[in-house]
Amino acid sequence: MSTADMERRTVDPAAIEMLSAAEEAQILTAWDRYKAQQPQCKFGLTGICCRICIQGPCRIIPSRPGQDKGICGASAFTIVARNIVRYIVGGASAHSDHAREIAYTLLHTAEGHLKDYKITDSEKLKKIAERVGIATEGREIEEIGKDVAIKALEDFGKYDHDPCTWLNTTIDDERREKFKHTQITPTAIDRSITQLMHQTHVGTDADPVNIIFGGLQAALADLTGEYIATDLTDVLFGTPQPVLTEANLGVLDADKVNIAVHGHNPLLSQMVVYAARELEKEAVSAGAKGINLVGICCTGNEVLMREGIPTASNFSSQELVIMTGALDAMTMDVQCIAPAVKDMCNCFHTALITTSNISKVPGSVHIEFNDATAMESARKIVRIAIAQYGKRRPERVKIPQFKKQVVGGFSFEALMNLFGKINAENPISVLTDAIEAGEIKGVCAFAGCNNQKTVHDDPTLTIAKELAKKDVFLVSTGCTAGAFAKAGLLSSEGVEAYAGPGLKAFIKRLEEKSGLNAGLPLVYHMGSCVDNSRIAHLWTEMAKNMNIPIPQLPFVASAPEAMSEKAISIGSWVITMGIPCHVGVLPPLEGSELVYGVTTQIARDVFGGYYIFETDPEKAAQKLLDRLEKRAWKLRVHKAAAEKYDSTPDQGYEG
Ligand code: BF8
Ligand code: SF4
Repeated sequence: MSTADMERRTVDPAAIEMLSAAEEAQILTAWDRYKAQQPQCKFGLTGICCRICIQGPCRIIPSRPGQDKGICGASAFTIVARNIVRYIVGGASAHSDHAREIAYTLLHTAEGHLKDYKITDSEKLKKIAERVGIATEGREIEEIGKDVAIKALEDFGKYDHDPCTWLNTTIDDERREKFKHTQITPTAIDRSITQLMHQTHVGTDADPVNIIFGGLQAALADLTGEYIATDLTDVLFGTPQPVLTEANLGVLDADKVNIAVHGHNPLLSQMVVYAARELEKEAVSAGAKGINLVGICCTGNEVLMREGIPTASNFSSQELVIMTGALDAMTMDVQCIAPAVKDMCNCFHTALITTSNISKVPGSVHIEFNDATAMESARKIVRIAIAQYGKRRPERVKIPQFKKQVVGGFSFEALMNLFGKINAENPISVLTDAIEAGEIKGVCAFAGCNNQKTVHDDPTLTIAKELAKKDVFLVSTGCTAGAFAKAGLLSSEGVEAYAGPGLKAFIKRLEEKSGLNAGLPLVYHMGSCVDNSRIAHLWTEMAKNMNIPIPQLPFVASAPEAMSEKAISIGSWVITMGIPCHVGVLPPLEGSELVYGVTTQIARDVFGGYYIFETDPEKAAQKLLDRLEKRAWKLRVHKAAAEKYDSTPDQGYEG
């Protein structure tokens, strides 16, 4: 395959090098399997294949009498709506189950049962306690921690009909009313998930709009879980602050024992960080120069944000980390770990270690991970890697020499610290004033995955560069942060290359005061996918400070390479919160004009947020920019009118 053909697969230079090597060695990767799957089934692609009962599959052909409905009589709109909201259920269950584990670990820690975990950020814990209505005055930190953990666990399955605490205490009054009025406020996360599975069971709900509203409730349950995960992880391991690190395959070190942490749950990866530090000497005794830990996907983001652990790859290029021949062990917990990594491990000396009883891969080593024996398991994992190092075949080691500097660690609190260097009284106003003054056009949040339906990393980078040129402030999570990290957009190199004059002036002003020993980045890495809650926190505080509802705020979101069910649940709460959300891959909605219209238009009328489906990155950038400019323009018009007539700005219009 020529280099030009390779560039149609990925724009990551390290991935291009590894894919050429894969081709030479005749090793198949996700790119080859995607090609082999073509053409994909049109019924599935457009959402009109129903497999909800075993009379099916029923496939809809609108023009053919009898086949224009499923056997039970379900119309295309019912089938498309049911299929799409079942993605939301998948996403909400993954995020919230992750959150539940963190909450249990906080509970066990606060009760004094765990020797390996502690409450690290007691300030944040107290703030959360006050927010959710738990007394802090004169109480031991462990007592507060226990009450907060129980309160969080109640959000999963409480029996009353009050809103979930983690949602209700983090949204603004306007959204609270909107969710109440549209009857989509979750009262318990598990309940919303179960109810939606029930609602979409054969012969239950046939009304597509009602099904979608059920889906939005589950999406808000997803947000609730994400908020719990972020909050309580910060309490256990610390709230991220700016850190300096690196990204791409060049972070692997041929002279060291290389271990990759892959998956999502930091309860494990954080312990592996500690164990790797502790056992450095054992690696040296085994002939290595030390231990080199790298991250993949979101657990990689978690340890990057808190510990400065470098990122090796994002979702699509995960197999290629093993293909370097330099990875001694890959440890995985849950979500987004391609089963293909095991096949790749079989071609090399790499040990694949599974750790969760709900996430196993045949043929791998399983070390059951639980919070009571966490460090013991983490040490076992590191020792397996050290043993594997001895089996490494140096002649097969091929590490592409590509890596970029990364400045990450921008939690909401870290961003406020940064803005606080300019205005300590009201940090958020530094951002909102720059928007009101027209210096920056607004904010775009990038989130989500890689998807073989796009050129790996390309749409994410193209859209971000376009928006940066037009002075849009950029934040990012998940695998988009991985793409930015590998391309140098999480460093000052990105500012020099792509920031428009307004954005550059804004960043430089912050940089002068930042006190960091590195320049500020173009894109602000806010964490893993559960940390999209940090982004919701950001827009909520911005709207409060500007005294406007969120649907009027010049804030947009983009998931240029969305892939997972989690991405669909995130996108769905983003639009529900009043934010336009671009998705660069068409989800299976085209089989029903009605459902498509609800997500792209009706949602706008009801919530102010809506989906923008656009597969062309240049056009997508333009559409996002149009939305920001329109919102900023309306804001100025209404503000000017209010000033002229000495009234308050109109609260009623949608941006
Ligand atoms: O939770 S961005 S591919 S790794 S789903 Fe998965 Fe998508 Fe990556 Fe993180 Ni998020
Ligand atoms: Fe077919 Fe209805 Fe069963 Fe779906 S639920 S598979 S449309 S019979």
